Formats: sequence, structure tokens, C-alpha cells
Amino acid sequence: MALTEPMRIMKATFVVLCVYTAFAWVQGHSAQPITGASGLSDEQHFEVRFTSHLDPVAINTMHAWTLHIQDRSGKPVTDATVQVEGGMPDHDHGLPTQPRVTKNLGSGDYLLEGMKFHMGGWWQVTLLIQQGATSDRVTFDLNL
Ligand SMILES: [Cu+2]
Repeated sequence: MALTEPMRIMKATFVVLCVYTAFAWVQGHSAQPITGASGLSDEQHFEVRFTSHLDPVAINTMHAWTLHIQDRSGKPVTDATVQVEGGMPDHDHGLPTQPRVTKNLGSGDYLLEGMKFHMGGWWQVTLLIQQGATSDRVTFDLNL
């Protein structure tokens, strides 16, 4: 049966949409698994690295991070206090838990417990770092 012109256009449109959707899906799911990242704080006081104990970071699983904080000369910052904020900017909600640094491990390392991400998508985690009179923040982007 020969297709009418409108049918032909609809069929072509459908095929294009299918291909586009397939590409979008592959792109969205081909991100590198997140296991950790490094970043410079906003005012460049600290270099911060996080390493997830859950490797890679997975949805809906409570886990811990180890943070490493050093100054710009590479000297470990051993006397910082760290607070955590986070959420999904696109969804306007925060973290489902209240993660806390529970232990100063020495050598610039800190144990951050209570991390959990309850859905896939773009998350931001901000560490507010205070050392003496210096406070600064670093934000990590995670695509889960
Ligand atoms: Cu969300």
C-alpha cells in the first residue's frame, strides 16, 4: 500500500524522533562512573578531593566519603571544620540526608558520613570549609 504524503511525513518524523531519543539516552547513560573528584575552592584557599567509599557512587545507597584538604602549596590542612550542603539544582530539593564530617583522620583527611543520593540526575555537593579565620567553599557536580 502506497503511503499518502502526510503519512510519509509522519513516518519520517517518527523515525527521526526515535533516533534522537536513542542518542539522548546513550549520552545520558555513558557518563563515567563517579568515584571521586578534585576541586579548587571558590576563593582559591583550598584544594579539595573527595573519594567515595562506594565505588562508583550509586543511587539510594548510604555511604561515606573521605575528604582531603590541602592549601595551595600542597600542605595538608589538618584543623578545618567542614559542613555539607547539597541538592539537585534542576529539582529544587536538597540532600535526603544530613551528611556530617564525623572524624578528623589526620594528614588533611576527613571522614564524611551519611552521603546518599535518592535519584539519578545532576547533583551538587558543596563543602563549606573553615580554618581559623579563613572560610571558603568548593562545589562538586555529580551526574548520577
Ligand atoms: Cu531530584
